[in-house]
Amino acid sequence: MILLSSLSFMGCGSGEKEPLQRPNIIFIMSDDHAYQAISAYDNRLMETPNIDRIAKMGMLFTNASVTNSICAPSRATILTGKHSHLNGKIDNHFPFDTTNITFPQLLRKGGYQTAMFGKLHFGNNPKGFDQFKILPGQGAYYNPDFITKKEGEINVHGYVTDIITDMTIDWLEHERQPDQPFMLMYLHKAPHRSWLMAERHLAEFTNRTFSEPSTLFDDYAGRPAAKEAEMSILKHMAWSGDSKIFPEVMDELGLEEIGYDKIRYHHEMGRLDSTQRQSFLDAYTPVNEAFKKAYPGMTETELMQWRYQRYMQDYLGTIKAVDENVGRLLDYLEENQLMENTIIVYTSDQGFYLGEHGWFDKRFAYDESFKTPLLVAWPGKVAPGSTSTEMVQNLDFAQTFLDIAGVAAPADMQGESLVPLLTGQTDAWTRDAVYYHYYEYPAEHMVNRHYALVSEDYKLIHFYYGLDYWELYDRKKDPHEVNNVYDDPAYADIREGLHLQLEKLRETYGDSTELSQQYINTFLDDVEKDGIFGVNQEKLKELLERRNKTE
Ligand code: SGN
Ligand code: CA
Repeated sequence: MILLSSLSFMGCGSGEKEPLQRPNIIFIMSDDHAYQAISAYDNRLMETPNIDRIAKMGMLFTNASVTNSICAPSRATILTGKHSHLNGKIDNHFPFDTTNITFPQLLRKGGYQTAMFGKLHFGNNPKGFDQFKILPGQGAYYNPDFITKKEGEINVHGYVTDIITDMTIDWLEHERQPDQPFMLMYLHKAPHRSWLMAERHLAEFTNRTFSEPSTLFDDYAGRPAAKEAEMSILKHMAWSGDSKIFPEVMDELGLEEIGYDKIRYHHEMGRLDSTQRQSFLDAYTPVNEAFKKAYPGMTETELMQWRYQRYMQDYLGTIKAVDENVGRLLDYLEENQLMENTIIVYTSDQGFYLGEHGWFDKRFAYDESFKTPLLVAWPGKVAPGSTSTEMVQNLDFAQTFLDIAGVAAPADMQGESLVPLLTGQTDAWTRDAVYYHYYEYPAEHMVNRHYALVSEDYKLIHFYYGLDYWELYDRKKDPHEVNNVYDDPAYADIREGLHLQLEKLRETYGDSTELSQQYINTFLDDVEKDGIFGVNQEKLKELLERRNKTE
């Protein structure tokens, strides 16, 4: 084991005190939690007093982002400290390559006790953990199954956010070794689609009204990839599966199924026990009754507004339970003297659209899905109530945690330790741009493959597969990213400079057109062989034909 001594783990004050153990690490991640829905960032939608406690105790990062805005790839980047093109987990489709070295494996070798609870979504089990209880795939909100390290597959009655927290606190209470530092990954399924909130929040949240984002009625002018995407709240959100319009009400109103609509609804309802089902019906029957009356007279604008409210009620309702449970964990840490020597990170696997551009879901390099919440508390090391505007990424977690533990990071990890930023040594931080690459296309939501350079002032994006063209945004002048100025002569010099910077960045990280093409070929080979569900089949056929012609 190699110990680096960049950090001191001695108790503060006199040398007589016992040396402290190396810090514990608690990594809290929710799935699809938009920063717009954390009051430490923005309190227009809801209050999250417990998640905010982490920012009050420590640092709020206002420019944290992901390298590839989708679930499993983000998790792979976090664990490996490598961009998707190198760790191989480019999308949710292909499995994670378990020969990758991950930071939990290194921490465990370096003397840490390790545990993971909640959503991983890899299709295989995590390596490097003394204990894990993970949801299979996406997992279920009610009465979920878990794959466990020690007890095989189990089913637990209750609400998933509460259960994952129970498991986490139970581990701290009964399995934690007091003479060893620990690294704990506490990973929520919420607020992932299809947004089933806990019974106790149904009455409150199904009756709330929320403010609309300014781009709810975006027309996507100058942005063909945005136009092609299938993630509109108005057109692509399922009636039953998402908006909780009962299947029989859909039939009565003549509403056509969107995607897996009724199947998904029946699947989820089928998991509820009779009490849970009654709570659900009590809350959503009035919603359905009101909709039945209003729908026939609604304009398209009114329908969009109604669907947006319905979406926000459920999405934010699931976050209410996350916030309460984060509070429960923080209270436990306080009551058990575990706060003093523990770094606590709260983040999401990516951001999410809460009606911006008329959307739900993620995937694009535009801010709401490219950026992700990041709040870090580390009492005694991070100044309480501080803020960092630096461009940090999920790529940086592995090296940060290894640095904190004094364990050497492999030379091929691609991030940077955040410890200097956390401890106020900002001069040591020189990054002025980050790299982004999204792959999953053709796929659900139909977001074209693209890579991008993002600097503080600009965003240069190349959509290269499906469609082939560039976008450029002036982040300061156009924070909502609705004006693609790539062809604007006023930006010609800036554009050329950014192209050079992007090429350099791709070289530094080892990404290339050849590698992208290989990933496309592997994907097409795979779907040609096995087919694929949930994808726009016409588009898929077109892409397969296009490839066969050029071969
Ligand atoms: C599911 C959802 C999608 C979502 C993907 C990926 N559809 O397929 O809306 O984009 O997961 O999400 S659903 O009808 O099954 O809910 S991710 O967070 O796992 O990447
Ligand atoms: Ca996700």
